[in-house]
Amino acid sequence: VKRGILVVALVVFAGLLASACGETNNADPTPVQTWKITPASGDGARTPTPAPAEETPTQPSGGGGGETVLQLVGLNTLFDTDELEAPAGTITIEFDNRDGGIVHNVHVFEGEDANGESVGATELEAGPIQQTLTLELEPGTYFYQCDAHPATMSGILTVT
Ligand SMILES: [Cu+2]
Repeated sequence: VKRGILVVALVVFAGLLASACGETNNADPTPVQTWKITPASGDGARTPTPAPAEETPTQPSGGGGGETVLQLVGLNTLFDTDELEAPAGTITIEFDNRDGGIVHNVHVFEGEDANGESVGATELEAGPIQQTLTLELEPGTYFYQCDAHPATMSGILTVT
């Protein structure tokens, strides 16, 4: 007889637990903690420790696309790519001239060829040398070339 009561009690208890969980889940997904702080009692009233602020991924600063760094290599009087792509905003081209004793640069123009307006260029310098060119570009098509070797060193930069 006693055993029967115990089983019933357990079943009821489990049922209560289940319904309690169900209610909690359905009612409010964010648990609310209440803290009782009694300032009168001097023996270490518990202060709620604030939850650590969640780490939010840091977005690149500056509105409108942030900053993009593009790598461009000059080797054997060729660029390693004739297609670059970046979102609009601040675009930095890191040009690595690996041709010892040969002058190269990067010169960027609006449009699809060097007839467009120049938007920026590095100095013509003999390699090996690393140069950076930082531009603020709107969406569009841009052309880049080495002014010393435009026939073999050129490409299209697409800004989206
Ligand atoms: Cu060149």
